[in-house]
Amino acid sequence: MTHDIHLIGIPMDSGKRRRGCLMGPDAYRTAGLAEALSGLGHAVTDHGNLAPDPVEAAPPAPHVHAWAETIGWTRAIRRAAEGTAPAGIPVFMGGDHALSLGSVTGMAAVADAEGAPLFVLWIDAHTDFHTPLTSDSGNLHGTPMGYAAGREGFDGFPDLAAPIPLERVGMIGLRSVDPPEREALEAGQAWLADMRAIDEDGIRAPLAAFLDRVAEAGGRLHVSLDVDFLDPSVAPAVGTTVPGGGTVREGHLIMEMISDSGLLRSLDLVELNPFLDERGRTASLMVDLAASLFGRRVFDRPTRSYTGRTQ
Ligand code: Z70
Ligand code: MN
Ligand code: MN
Ligand code: MN
Repeated sequence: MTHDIHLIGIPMDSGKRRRGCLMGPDAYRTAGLAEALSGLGHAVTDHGNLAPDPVEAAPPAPHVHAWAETIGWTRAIRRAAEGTAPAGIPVFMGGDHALSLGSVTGMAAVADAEGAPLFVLWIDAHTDFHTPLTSDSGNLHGTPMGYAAGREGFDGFPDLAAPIPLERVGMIGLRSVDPPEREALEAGQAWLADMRAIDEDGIRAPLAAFLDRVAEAGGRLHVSLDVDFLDPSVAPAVGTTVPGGGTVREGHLIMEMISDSGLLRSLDLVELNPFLDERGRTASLMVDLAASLFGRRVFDRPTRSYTGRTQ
């Protein structure tokens, strides 16, 4: 199946203090993202880079970093999501993970209008489930799932068209979760696969169960891929390295299963910091993972594939 894919560059660096993610969109372009996807038969449009709306607002607490700028980005990204999604699959090229404040809530509004529930698969070492008030760091890249799920403390951000209940959230790769995030998540019914679950059960069976949940609900899937899901030994271009991460093979298997499921609605590629990369290897790996998500296979006739039901 071929898609109309819309690349949206988001040179956003306001979600944390360490700089460099603003170079991400050009690193994906340099690594050949558009060419890789069009080579698979898709129609690819690169919409260039967004800029944040000008916003003046005071942060809810003094340690919260770049509050007004992040609101400005969120508005612009949400508009871009709602503007491009009717024509195909938006790919949000970050930029840090705060861009999901706009992409996830924008896609939730789109799905709501389309009459299909939006599910989110968060592929990350972190849950990013803080509110601005529970975050010790004050870094808003740690909050997008909290905002999208309708947690409090985001006054000044756009109102949510459709908050995403935790039953529609899956998270995989988790290995760095702060106590307030854990407490709030344990109160809900999110599907959670931490690194221990992956070590014990692998990727296939747990992820198949989540994808079944999406399919049975008639849902569509937003995928948010944080570079730090991957182990820093294979993906060094990231500010917050957490050891013990996913392998290249696990990353590809996740992408291939989602691709086989036919459920993909939209994609975030986030937290790539090209300033920290080694000869572009992390950017190239992210492009390869995106290619697997959009149908690249070793063999055309699959040796094994996700069939749409847990076995
Ligand atoms: C921590 C915080 C985070 C991404 C780091 C880390 C959050 N929980 N998110 N890298 N993508 O500061 O809130
Ligand atoms: Mn399509
Ligand atoms: Mn993240
Ligand atoms: Mn992370």
